[in-house]
Amino acid sequence: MAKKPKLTHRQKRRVAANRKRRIQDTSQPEAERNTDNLQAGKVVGRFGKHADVEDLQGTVSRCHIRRTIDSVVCGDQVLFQAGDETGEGVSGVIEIVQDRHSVLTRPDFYDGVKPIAANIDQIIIVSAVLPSLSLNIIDRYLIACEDINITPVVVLNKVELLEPDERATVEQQLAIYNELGYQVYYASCKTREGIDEITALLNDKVSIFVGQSGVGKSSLINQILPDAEELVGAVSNNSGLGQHTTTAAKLLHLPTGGELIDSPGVREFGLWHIPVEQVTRGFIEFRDFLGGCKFRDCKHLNDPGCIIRQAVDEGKISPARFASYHKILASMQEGRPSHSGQT
Ligand SMILES: Nc1nc2c(ncn2[C@@H]2O[C@H](COP(=O)(O)OP(=O)(O)OP(=O)(O)O)[C@@H](O)[C@H]2O)c(=O)[nH]1
Ligand SMILES: [Mg+2]
Ligand SMILES: [Zn+2]
Repeated sequence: MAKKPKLTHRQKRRVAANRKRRIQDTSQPEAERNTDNLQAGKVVGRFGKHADVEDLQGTVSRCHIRRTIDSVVCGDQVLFQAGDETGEGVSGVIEIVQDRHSVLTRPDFYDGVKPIAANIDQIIIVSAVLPSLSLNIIDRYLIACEDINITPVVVLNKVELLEPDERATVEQQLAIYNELGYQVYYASCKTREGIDEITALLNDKVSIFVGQSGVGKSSLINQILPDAEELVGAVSNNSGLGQHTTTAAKLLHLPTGGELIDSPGVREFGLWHIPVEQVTRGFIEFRDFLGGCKFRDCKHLNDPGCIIRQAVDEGKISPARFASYHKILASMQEGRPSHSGQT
């Protein structure tokens, strides 16, 4: 067996010096980074490879994003170099993204989990009667909100399209959300029903409008903030679906304080990025019963001794929500992209 060579004093000193240098080297980028000429700002728009950053005086610069930065989204607090000209062209650089107190994400089929917006306080889940009302999509967003502990508000838009009896049916369907403690608002951009109430909710908070394409997120924002001039697109006559009019998230200021973010609509809001246990907890009325089933791995379907199923039978849990839960679980099994990191 080869003998370990004995180092001379000089060699030992050299090794120690090299090691010290190596340790210093790895911390070099941080130490070298000159933060003197950086300003604080907030991301108010995100387009392709660039982002619009607003400084503390309200001037907006279009910025490149340092390659080392993981992601930049609307609502991010950043440190940036404003560059020479402001307004025209891409002249600034975002150097540092500050820690986020919250982030709403969604799974992208191709890109893995994508952040949508950061540092939000409230999520306005917009639905409509055209495209047709989907309680399942509302439930999906509620799960995402519960997962990140952000208060959701449910808005049903375009209610002027409903005949009185249709309206009564819809109100009955949505009553479950009131019963669960969520705020529900009925709105119309045509009659302005609900607009003042929704506007009042937004004071001094950072709120994001989310929901399917075509439900009227941008239209509502234009009602709340007439200067917003958000682009609005018709729902397709053929498919009855929205046409993805808003393509990038944008942060707008309210005159009363508070900010709102318009976000691009999605067709399906996947939940593959959220573990099944969190999806289950996302149905807040299940929480009282969790842990009470006979089997620890109870699927809450036809399993013997399922206390959730029993609660449904006893009228303590809404059958519609229970069905929605299983529809979501089934879709998570079917449509999960292979690289989502879940098994
Ligand atoms: N009847 C009726 N139509 C509305 C109302 N609000 C919005 N719309 C219409 O719904 C369509 C879609 O509105 P948008 O505001 O572009 O919808 P969006 O949710 O921003 O859609 P994306 O940007 O694609 O996600 C437009 O034709 C609007 O005029 C409403 O209260 N009543
Ligand atoms: Mg829009
Ligand atoms: Zn069970």
